[in-house]
Amino acid sequence: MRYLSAIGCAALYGLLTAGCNYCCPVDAPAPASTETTALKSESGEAACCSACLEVAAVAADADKDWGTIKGQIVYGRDKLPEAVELKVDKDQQHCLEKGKLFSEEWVVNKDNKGIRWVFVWLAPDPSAAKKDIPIHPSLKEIKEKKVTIDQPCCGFVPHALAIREGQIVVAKNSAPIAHNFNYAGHPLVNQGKNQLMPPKSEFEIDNLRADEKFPVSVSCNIHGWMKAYVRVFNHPYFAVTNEKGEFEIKNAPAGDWRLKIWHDSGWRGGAMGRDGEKITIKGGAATDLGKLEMKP
Ligand SMILES: [Cu+2]
Repeated sequence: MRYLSAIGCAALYGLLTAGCNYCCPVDAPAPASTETTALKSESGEAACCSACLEVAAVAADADKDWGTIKGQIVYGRDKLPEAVELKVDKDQQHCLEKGKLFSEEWVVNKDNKGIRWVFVWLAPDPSAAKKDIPIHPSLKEIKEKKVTIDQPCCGFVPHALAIREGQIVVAKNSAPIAHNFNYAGHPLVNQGKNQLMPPKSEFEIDNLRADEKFPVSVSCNIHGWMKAYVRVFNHPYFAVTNEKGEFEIKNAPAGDWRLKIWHDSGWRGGAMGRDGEKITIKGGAATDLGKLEMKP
């Protein structure tokens, strides 16, 4: 008996869903029939192993309902854009103390053309009867209640923030100078407000609602170059690309969906992109969409 012990078996009955792999690894191949017979011959443990294998089978089946979708957003023109230096005409001493400031609209990786700060998310087909996306059991609960946007050096950090409805955005000013946090989405969904933020202050925004169409834009009236975007979703299947332009969305429902891609400059593919593009997520696997171009 390689996997089962009497103790593990007893524990198994109490922990069928959580603890099965202690004695019968879910990833282990199903034993050959001869081995099963051998297992059964050890009295007291046969039922346990049988239950264990059943749970493993159910888990394997369940895995087929979920998959990973990933890819890379890349700059779609040959010549990479030059970094655009921002005109810092106020509070220069503080704003420039760590060096020049640059626009974050097009942050393109020189080595692989990956674009940073691109929102990528799943959506149902516009013609689908059901508008809700099934949510994996492990993602039903929002684990990270609060997420922060700071203004440490005359720029918002992060520049692009994706959250789930129910999460609280902590607007923070860790700087020694005053800023504004002026945020607004669609007036009927996320009306927003303009909050003056003294040095070393913060406040919480707990009423942002999901809006597929419109981002919440964030600016500072004191420093006109400061810009950020927040997008709010009613599901957990979203990502913001990293410095290589990569994104990965895990535990997504297998099947046919739309993938929506939006950036400071607008939708991938222009206005037509607002409905997203058709994708198929394979169950129990990672679907790599490869390189997806965006052009200014
Ligand atoms: Cu400011």
